[in-house]
Amino acid sequence: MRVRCFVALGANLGDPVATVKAALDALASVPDAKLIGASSLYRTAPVGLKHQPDFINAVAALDVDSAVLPAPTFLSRLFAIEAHFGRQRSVPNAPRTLDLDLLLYGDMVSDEASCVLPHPRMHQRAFVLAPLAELAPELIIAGQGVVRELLITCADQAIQRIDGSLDRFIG
Ligand code: PH2
Ligand code: MG
Ligand code: MG
Repeated sequence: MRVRCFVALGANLGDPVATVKAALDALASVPDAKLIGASSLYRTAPVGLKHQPDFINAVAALDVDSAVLPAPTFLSRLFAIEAHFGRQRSVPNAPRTLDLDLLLYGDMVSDEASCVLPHPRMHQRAFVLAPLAELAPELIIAGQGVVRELLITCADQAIQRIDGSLDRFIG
């Protein structure tokens, strides 16, 4: 069965714009998954640990074959792409060349420590909700609400759209 998934991309080391664009290409090449769309890129102030460079963030929508890529397997594909782009896992929230977070795997709800779904902090973060709202404004985040409405509650978070998405919309 095909399941609509959303993946958040974030980078704040090296050349983050180039990395996020290349990571979108890498997502488009994941076997048994089809890239459906990609948001614009956003420059965003760091949330959490403050004294680090601004991030580049985006969100991608993919349809995944759930028989071949159940959520934990799909997540391991995302970790492999992070590793390919030189991701080091040192302390939590440290600057990173590439972070790929699985936001939603269809309407799956999971408390499994290795794969919590929906992503537990996505509904509080403008750097996730603004790009996600480009792709799916009316989407409901289980237990939290509608993306478009949740984004309004994050109006105090500094984000700036830097790059249009239409050339990368696949269909
Ligand atoms: N990721 C974090 C913590 N803080 N802040 C911004 N602006 N963008 C991120 O992607 C981000 C963050 C943990 O993954
Ligand atoms: Mg993250
Ligand atoms: Mg992550």
